[in-house]
Amino acid sequence: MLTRIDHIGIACFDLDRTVEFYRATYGFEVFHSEVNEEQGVREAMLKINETSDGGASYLQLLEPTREDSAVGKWLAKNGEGVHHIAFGTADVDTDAADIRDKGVRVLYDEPRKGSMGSRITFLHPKDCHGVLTELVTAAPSAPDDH
Ligand code: MC0
Repeated sequence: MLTRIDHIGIACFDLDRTVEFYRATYGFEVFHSEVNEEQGVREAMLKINETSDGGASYLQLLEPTREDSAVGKWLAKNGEGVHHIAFGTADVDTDAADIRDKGVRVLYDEPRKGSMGSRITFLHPKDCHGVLTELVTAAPSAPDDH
């Protein structure tokens, strides 16, 4: 069952400058940052609020590490902006299978590594009214360091 908006992924050209915008404009601080080479992104997670399911909602700022990555290709075509939304679930395997059974393309056969040790998969935007949609199961205990 999908129980929260886990994050909104925002593609940017310059992660440091974008982080500074969110800090200076809204007061949001970086909760966690990492490079995910498989996904081709350098990312910063800004925690917005905790949620009633025991998780949290974040903004995820994404800078591509290579031009041929998903975010790199998307930025070249669209410029900066909202790249995807992510719903949180306690069981990404079951939810992905249920959604696949409804005829929506799930992009990975098995969930892959996401931010902060999470397990993630994606639904094809063409099957989701134009919205690239991610499903996330957080790691059992998410790190609280940077
Ligand atoms: C592409 N399209 C999108 C889109 N990306 N539509 C809405 N939102 C997006 N983000 C549309 C294009 O405009 C195009 O439509 C069609 O989909 C095919 O796109 P393409 O440019 O030809 O690219 P493809 O087909 O090679 O790849 C698109 C696909 C890819 C969604 C399959 O981006 C993908 O595998 N994404 C999942 C992985 C990902 O996004 N990783 C980055 C975040 P037209 O009408 O022009 O044909 S990593 C992340 O978020 C991790 C770290 C985490 O959360 O922990």
